[in-house]
Parts: sequence; C-alpha cells; structure tokens
Amino acid sequence: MNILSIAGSDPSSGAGIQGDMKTFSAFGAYGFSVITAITSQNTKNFFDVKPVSSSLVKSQIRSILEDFHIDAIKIGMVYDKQTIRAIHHELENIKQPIILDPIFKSTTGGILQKENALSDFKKLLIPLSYIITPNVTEAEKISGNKIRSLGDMKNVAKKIQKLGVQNVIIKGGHFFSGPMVKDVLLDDKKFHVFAHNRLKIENHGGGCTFSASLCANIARGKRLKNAVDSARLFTVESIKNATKIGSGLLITRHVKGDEIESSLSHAISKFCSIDSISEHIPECQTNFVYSSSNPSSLKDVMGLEGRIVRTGEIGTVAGNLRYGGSKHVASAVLEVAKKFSSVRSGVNLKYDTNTIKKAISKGMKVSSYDRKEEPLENKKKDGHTVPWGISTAIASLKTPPDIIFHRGDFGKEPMILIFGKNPEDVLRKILKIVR
Ligand code: PXL
Repeated sequence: MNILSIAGSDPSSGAGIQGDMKTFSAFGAYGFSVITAITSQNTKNFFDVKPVSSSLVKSQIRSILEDFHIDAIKIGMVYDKQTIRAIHHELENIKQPIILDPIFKSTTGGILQKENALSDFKKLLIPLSYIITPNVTEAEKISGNKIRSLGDMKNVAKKIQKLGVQNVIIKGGHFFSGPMVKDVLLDDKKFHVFAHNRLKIENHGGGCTFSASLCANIARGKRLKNAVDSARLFTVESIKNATKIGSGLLITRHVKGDEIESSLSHAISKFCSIDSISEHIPECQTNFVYSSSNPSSLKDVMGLEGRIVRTGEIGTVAGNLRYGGSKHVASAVLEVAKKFSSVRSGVNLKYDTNTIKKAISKGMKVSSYDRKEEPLENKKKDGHTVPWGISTAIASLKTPPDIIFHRGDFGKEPMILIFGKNPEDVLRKILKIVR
C-alpha cells in the first residue's frame, strides 16, 4: 500500500509530514512526502514558516506520480494560494481518493494557512477531495457558520459537501462541554454520529494522526464508516499514549495499527498473485483468516466478508476484511486453536489428491475427516459440521496439523484447509504445495 502526503514539515515530528509518515508506517503502508512549507516550532512555540515555491511543489508531485503507484493521497498544510493552485494543477485529473485535512493554525497558535488562501482552498481543493476532515473551528471557518449543537454540525457538514466534496467528517474534539465528544460523518447522503469519552490530554499531532490513519484505511479499501471507526480508535489510542518529550505539549505517540489486519491483508495480496493460484481456489471460493490470541468466538477472527475469487490465472479479493467476516474457515481455526493455541490463521483450498501427496512429501502434518460419518443429530444443527469434523481430525494429534482435508459428501464440495501460526506461516505452506 502506497500513500502520498502533501503537507508541511514539523521539525518536532509530532504533526505535519513527519507525523504522517509515522502513521502510515504503523499501518504497514509506504509513505511518500511532498513538502509544501517548512515551519520552525517545538512543543512550546511557533517561530517561523516559509512556503516551498509552487514550481517545486509541482515537480515534487510529478516526481512521485510518474514513478510510483499510489493508493491514496492526503493533503495537509497548504500555506498560500500559490501552493493550492500548484496542487490543483497536478491533481486535477487524479483518480485516487484524496483526504483533505484543513490546517489553519498550529497547536501553539502559528498561522499555517494565510487568510487570503481560503477562497482558493474552497474552490480548488475541496472539490478534488473524496473526504474533508475539519474540526469544529475549521468547519466554522470554511462554512462561515457558527456551530453550537449537533444539529449545527450536521447542517455545516451539508453546507461543506455542497462545495463539491462527497463526504465530510466534522470532529467535535474539545469544543463541547460534557464527558462525551462527538464526531459527525456525512457519508454521501447518510449521517453517522460517533461518540467517545473526552480525553483530557492536550497533545500535538492528534489531528494529523486522524486524517493520516483515515487515509491508510481508505487506501486499504475499507468502507468509509469502518475506515472512520478504525482511524478514531487508532487516534484515541495514540493520544492516550502521548508522551512528554519536550517541555511543552505532549507529543502524540503512534501505537501499532491493527497488526492482525495488516498482516492478513498483506498475505492475501501475496496469495492472489501466486502463479496459477486460481487452479487451487474451490467452487465455493477461498477465505483467509487470522484470529486474535486466545479467541473465544467468530467475532475474534478476522476474515473476508466476501471471498477471494478466481479471475483468470489470479485471485481477486471481493469484500472487506472484518472481525466475524468468515464463518467456515474461521470456525475451523477456532476449533484447532482450542487444542493447539499457537494456531491462529487458516485458508481453504480446492481438494486435489496431488496437493495432498505433495504436502505429505514435504513433511507436513496432514489429517482428515469423513463428512459421511457425521452423526445425523449434528448435521441437523446449523454450523456444527466444521467443528465436529475438525475436532475428529485432530483428536489423536499431539502436535498441530498443517493440513486437514475432507472428500466431501452428497452436494458438499471436498476441501483442503491449511493452518498456521499467522498468515505468513500459512502462505509459506501454501507456496510449498502449489508450486
Ligand atoms: O496538526 C496540524 C499541523 C499540520 N502540519 C503542520 C503543523 C501542524 C500543527 O502544528 O505544524 C506542519
């Protein structure tokens, strides 16, 4: 996953382009940076700012776009009209989603966007964007309206959307009194309100952390509401983790993104590009799952809501990753994990005697069950076949299985399941038997 941030430099590295790079890394993404301005600031004071020339902003953007595939773009600090026009010129026809984070003032009060740049910001950058992420003060400034209630937040979100951006999230931040903070998302035509406990931590970098993590989640292909949810969670954790590095404000410290999700999504993309993998994808298609440690239910297992489907020689992902997204493969992993807790990941492949022979010849531990032997009582109960089959297959095992297969039953497709400690481990086993 490759993400471009177009933003200002913050030498204290809490916010701005340096903060964005740290957030992207936490999500396992590669971050590219186009610097629009250089600031000098620390956790107590803001000293100076100078924009980078518009020709240099343009050529930085071109240098990235002509060489790399980009999945999403974040735009942060844009100091003046010239910068805005340069960015618009280069991104006017871009297809990738743009996450626009309006940045008008630094946490310590420095001016990060000139007053006379606002009209170009509204006219040129807002319509280019997939989503804009103002806090209440920034939303007031863009819309020209005061926000005093949740209703005002919704009206202002609609007004900003009319400027030409598809989606708007207004972060309530610390502007309402009371124990809860509310964020309003206008997701195309639908409103979602998110609430969380007020964090009493004045920090430097929280805003950038939110928009950069939202960008990473959108780049991953998450649905907007889920992307916002994940970004909020990540930001709250990173703010709770803020540390006093300088003598002023605490600096946001990024926690790791959801490791389960990033390693699973990484393994799934590798799986899809294995040579002729489509020959190993069954009729019912493939799911790939990864559970949290000590899982207790399907909700603790992440899998695809859809499937990995055959498309020509390769596999293509249809659907999003979600906890509880898989039923069959996830329940097989849960059942193995009850006995062998090191097993947390699994995948299903098409049954083929050659694949089984190859696995045995490579020294893998292979076990099986016979669906025809399933007791009738068990068959009648929904969702009981897989746990029964897996527990039967592992009953006499002393060490975890690499593979469990069954040869099907009337109207039931035969199947191979491959298990491992994590998605990388499963992928390594797949590569041994499909090549
Ligand atoms: O957090 C917003 C922000 C963005 N970009 C730069 C900043 C700040 C806040 O201080 O300095 C460069």
